[in-house]
Amino acid sequence: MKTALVYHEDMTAARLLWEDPECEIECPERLTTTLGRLQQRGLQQRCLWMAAREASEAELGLVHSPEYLALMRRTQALDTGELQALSGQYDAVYFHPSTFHCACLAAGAGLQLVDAVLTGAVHNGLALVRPPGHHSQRAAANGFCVFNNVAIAAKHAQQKYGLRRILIVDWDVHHGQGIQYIFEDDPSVLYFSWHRYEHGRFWPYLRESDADAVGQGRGRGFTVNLPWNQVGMGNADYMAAFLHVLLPLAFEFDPELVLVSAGFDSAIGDPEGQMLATPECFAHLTQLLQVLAGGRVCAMLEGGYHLESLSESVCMTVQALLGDPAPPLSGTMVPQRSALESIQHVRAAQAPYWTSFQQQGSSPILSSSTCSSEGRPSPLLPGGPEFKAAAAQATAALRALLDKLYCRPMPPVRMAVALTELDAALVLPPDVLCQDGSAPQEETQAWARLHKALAKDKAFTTLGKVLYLLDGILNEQVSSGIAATLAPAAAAILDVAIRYSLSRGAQRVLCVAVGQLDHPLDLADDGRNLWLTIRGKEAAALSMFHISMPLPGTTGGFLNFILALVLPLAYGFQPDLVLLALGPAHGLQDSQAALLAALLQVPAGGRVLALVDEESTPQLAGVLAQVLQGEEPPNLGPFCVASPEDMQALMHLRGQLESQWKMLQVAGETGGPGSG
Ligand code: Q9C
Ligand code: ZN
Repeated sequence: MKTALVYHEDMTAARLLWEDPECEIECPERLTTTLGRLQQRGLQQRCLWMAAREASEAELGLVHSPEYLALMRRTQALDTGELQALSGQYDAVYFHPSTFHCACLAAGAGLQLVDAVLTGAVHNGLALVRPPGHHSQRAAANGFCVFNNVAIAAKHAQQKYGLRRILIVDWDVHHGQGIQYIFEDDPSVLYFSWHRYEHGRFWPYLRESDADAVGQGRGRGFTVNLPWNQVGMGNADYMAAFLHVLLPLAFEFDPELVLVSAGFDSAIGDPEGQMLATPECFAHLTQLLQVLAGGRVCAMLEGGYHLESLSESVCMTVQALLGDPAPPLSGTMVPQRSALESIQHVRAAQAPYWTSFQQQGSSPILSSSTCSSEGRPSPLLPGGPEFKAAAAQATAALRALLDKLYCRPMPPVRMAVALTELDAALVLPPDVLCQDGSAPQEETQAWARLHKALAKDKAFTTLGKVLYLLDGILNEQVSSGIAATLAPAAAAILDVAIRYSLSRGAQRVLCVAVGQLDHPLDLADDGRNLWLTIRGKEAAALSMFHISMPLPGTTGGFLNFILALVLPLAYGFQPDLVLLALGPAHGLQDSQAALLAALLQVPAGGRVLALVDEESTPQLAGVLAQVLQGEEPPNLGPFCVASPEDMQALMHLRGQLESQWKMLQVAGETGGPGSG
């Protein structure tokens, strides 16, 4: 089994024994509701179930002081009055006689998960735990956190497995200052956190939560803070943060393991976060992380206090870990100005340490951020009537959204192949469906009339197979597919594939053509097809929907193009289907092609049809089959800085397109010549 789910019922024992409005949200129902929903959706059954064990004294000692551990152990014997008094010594913490046992299980669950992933028993997993961990410090409980579960897991991975690069992604809405303090001078742990900050006016009110806190000593550049200065951040803002901040750094860092401080108080409806990201956003975040570290992703629950939002978001995360395609993101993909300001600031603060941010220059624009919030939601006072109304509204909105999400069935087949010459030599993953099917003869004939090149025997046969595959994808029988095309007819087949898809109900088709494949001359520029050519040295936007970019010469250049251009365009366009065509002399390495296919699946809900040239190697088809099947792409190899020419082309295209495709923005609008 691919995905571990680590849990223990005992972790539901701790609860608040006195009146405290600040702490009451951290309740046992957070776990029981979430687990119930995982069962209801059939997700728990698909995971490898692991019963959490307690972390040992020595394991807790990887992070915490002996005195603190002794004190926490003694809480087991305290009466309610004493527990309340001790709780008062810390900020936003409550103790229960079972807290120590729960906290040992929470830390132990993280250790088991890391062991399961690093021994290869599973690919990835989620530890469903409480109390949470990321606020906890060497000798202090804080913000409902007793032991720092994720930090302990990271130290364990370093010590027991000798890992030298661990990425921690903290998508909880609060700053995990505990993790930051523990690793601030350690360059082997890259800590990324986004958090509600409001210019320092949100808990925990720390100066060091701002973007200019980058780490200490040798650890400078390995703490990355992205403070949100307004509430109401949504899917577009979170995606922009991943595409323009986290992922460029993560690829440059090249982690061996990804730990996620998976708090869902950053999701819609949460009383703490007051953000707007919908549950499927977490499937997207998870899938994007899975292209790192060979897919070794360990998520551990942190916050999340709106039970409905929490449990749906956890389901989405688990589904993504299991390899299911993500539902399309809801809402318009336009990041907010305040989010772009934050993104720009963190990129500027990190530029001295990461080449990915140096080359793109510091964008002009954006006066230092003011506290104005024209037209933006303002935070609600906790406990007030508006606050309760907002939570109820979120619940209703969630229901409607979920009804839509789940009425779309998951295709029974993850991937199908229609190959010709390649099949024999190809090593395909076991449960791949090899299609013999073909579209009906007359139908194929009708479409073949569009191009002379399609009349010939072999091209005609291929066209029939491609149409059949497309039909399977558009009818939601199959998620993704691979077909082999032969050189003289490839462009014609691609042209027909676009027209066929649009005639069969696809609203928007994204076509990524790599190598010698020309844009069909009379293809309508009506916004239903977005065409990207990747080839040679071309960098030109002929229209908003017809863009050529050069084939980058280095891994760094390649990553920049994918993260800064291809994915933002794909997220802005929101395609129903992606056609990824690798024409003759496409020039991509197998690992690059695999990464491209893996990443394009995320915005496309898994619906990618790869058309590979018949002359391609069986290795290429094999690796594409793997990622389209939901497996992790291979490593790109050593990171190599992008060439100045590639960066210039990227900046040029962004300058031309960012006023129309807002997901390209890494700062407020430039409004310079060429835009608009
Ligand atoms: N309304 C976690 O999410 N209260 N801890 C802040 C601001 C403390 C959150 C008060 C929140 C602690 C793991
Ligand atoms: Zn939180």
